[in-house]
Amino acid sequence: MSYRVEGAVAVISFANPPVNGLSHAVRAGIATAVARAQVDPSVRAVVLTGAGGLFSGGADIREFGTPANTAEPTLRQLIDLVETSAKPVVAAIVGTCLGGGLELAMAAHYRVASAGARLGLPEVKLGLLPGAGGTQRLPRLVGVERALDMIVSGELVPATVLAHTGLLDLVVEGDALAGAMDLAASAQVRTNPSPKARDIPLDQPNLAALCEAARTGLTKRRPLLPAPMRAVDAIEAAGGPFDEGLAVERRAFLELMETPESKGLRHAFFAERAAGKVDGITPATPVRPLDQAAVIGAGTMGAGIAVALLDAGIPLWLVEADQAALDRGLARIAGIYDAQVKKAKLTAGERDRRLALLRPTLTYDDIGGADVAIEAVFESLEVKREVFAALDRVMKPGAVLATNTSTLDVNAIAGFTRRPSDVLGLHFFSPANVMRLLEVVRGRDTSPEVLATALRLGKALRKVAVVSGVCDGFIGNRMLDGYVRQAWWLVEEGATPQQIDGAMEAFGFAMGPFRVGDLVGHDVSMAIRRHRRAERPGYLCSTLPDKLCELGRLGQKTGGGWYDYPEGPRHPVPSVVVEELVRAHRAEIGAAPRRIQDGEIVDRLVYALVNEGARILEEGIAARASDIDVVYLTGYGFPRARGGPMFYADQVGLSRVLRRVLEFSGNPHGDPGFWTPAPLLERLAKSGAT
Ligand code: 3H9
Repeated sequence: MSYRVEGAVAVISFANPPVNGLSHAVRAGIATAVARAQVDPSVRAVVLTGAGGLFSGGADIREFGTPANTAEPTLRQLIDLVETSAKPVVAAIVGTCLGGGLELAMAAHYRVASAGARLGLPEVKLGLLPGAGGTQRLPRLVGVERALDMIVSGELVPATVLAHTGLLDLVVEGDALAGAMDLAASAQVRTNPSPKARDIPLDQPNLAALCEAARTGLTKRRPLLPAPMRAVDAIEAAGGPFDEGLAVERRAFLELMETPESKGLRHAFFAERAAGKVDGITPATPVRPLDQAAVIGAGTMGAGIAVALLDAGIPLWLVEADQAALDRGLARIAGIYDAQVKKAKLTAGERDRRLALLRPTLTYDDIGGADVAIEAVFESLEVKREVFAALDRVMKPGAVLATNTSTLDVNAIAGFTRRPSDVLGLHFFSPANVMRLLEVVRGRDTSPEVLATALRLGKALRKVAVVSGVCDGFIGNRMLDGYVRQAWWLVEEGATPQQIDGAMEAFGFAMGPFRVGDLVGHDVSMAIRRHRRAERPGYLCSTLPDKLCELGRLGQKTGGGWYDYPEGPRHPVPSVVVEELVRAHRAEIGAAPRRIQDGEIVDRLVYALVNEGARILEEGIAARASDIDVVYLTGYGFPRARGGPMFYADQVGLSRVLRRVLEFSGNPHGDPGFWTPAPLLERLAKSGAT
């Protein structure tokens, strides 16, 4: 915290790295400094700003649930102090100004932002609503429509977009602090010292209709979460007396804080950040350059990975075995960009700039200068051997060699080179340019430097990187195996694909397992099943999905799979062919269908994830339970508000989870060994731990 006086202006600058969260110490510091300015006779006005290149990321969420969170001065008390300051306060906004930070700035009498600043009230993303007057002051400053939009979406808005609203008095190209100092010293501030946001009348005759329309929009969302609805209620309350509106907001904030949804979303926020902290990697670990890349293989995955790299501005070589395959890959990449241009997500100029970074080639001899090579060829160890032997031959010393395999042994692949410490897995998820998850597979010999470089690449691609050890399927697909096997057995036992999808979607999954299967196609998973049956004696799995493939129903790409799609990919329709297939299959295996409750479906699928997740944790494949959550939240559509499978299990209570697992182990259908509880789950459940 610093306090200095320049001319007749006191400059209060607060600091709490990394994001100037408004912790108790920061709140107390600002309050003391504002009080000091009141009694300082040399001071006529105050400028309030954040240090370190940003105003504030909001309330310090690390304090939530601790005594510091409610220690005085609370944020609301501080805001009151600033708003009622007898000397005008000007907020100087640089960088990000979020949540409680923006609420504090709105209590100032004037606001000056740099053109690059971004402002927002992202509390709904944590399952909350702005709890320090944001729902009352923002509509008064920017109008009800924009306030609804900003608060319900939680998105950040550039200062330049807000320049002509009451939120910002001035947007400056250069230094916001200098602009704020000038304004604080100006005649405008002297003659109109303290306009307060709370005194601005909310002049919106359509308030009720706008709020109703917002609610109607929200009811269409899946999952339907409480925070955005409560935010709309609070904004509607801004139509009444200010203090009554504040009370509505306060009540909602306190109630939302205790909801499972907010707990799940807050867990997800911290889990994503924790995933970046990896054993053996420190800020001092050297990171290799990432100026040029090579992608080997231009199929669906290779093309998606290439687009992800091009989007990050990384020039790359794209290697294919023959001209026809290369042309198809280039057409795929162009197709992805053309679709974005068509949807106005990208300008034609930007598309062309990105495509200009692409260098197609048929020979490995061209790519030796790349800093990282990512292999995305056919999933066969023999094919990988050829690729990695070639990479070993041509790549410069120090290049990172990555495989996008989803099932093969990364250690074996590293063994195809004379530099296994430079090799690791980079497991992208389809579509690779869209999905946020990147599993970074650390091989036995992968060096810390190479791992740190991969994490840096993940950041550059704006992905969430999670480190996994080597095992069949790594974290995500290893857990998925039990999840889908349970889904198929449930059909054998009496459920329908649409009932199972419905139950999982009601739980909050973006899509149930059968719709997902139809989307990604069933041929790849059939090849994996064949491989597992051959490799693992005793691996049990329903033959129903194989029969589906035998009918040529490989998913949406063949016009149908578990569902028919007469009206396009978004409209799955139960299929009579599948209905008949299921009936015949049940008769063949002698399964008598029974009525299955949705609750059993959800428990079996989710606890299959949890039980395998516990094994993955115990084996050290994942470093922490929250890493497993991040994999499922960012790569598999697990509902974010439930925090991920491991957090969800903790919330349910591990002893209850264990009880259900043991109940399921009595089911004679399927694999008798499937529900053997993971030793870690048993231990934790018995000791009452999480
Ligand atoms: C609120 O304000 C409630 C009020 O309405 C009412 C109160 C009564 N506090 O994301 P990054 C940490 S609710 C504490 O990687 P970036 C984060 O954990 C709050 N810590 O950086 C990480 O720590 P570590 C409303 C925070 O540059 C580090 O900062 N505000 C907070 O990509 C770097 O984070 C929000 O919801 C915080 N508020 O993005 C804002 N925020 O290094 C949430 C971050 O130990 N935050 N950290 O892993 C964000 O959106 C982004 O972090 C931000 C920076 C855009 C600020």
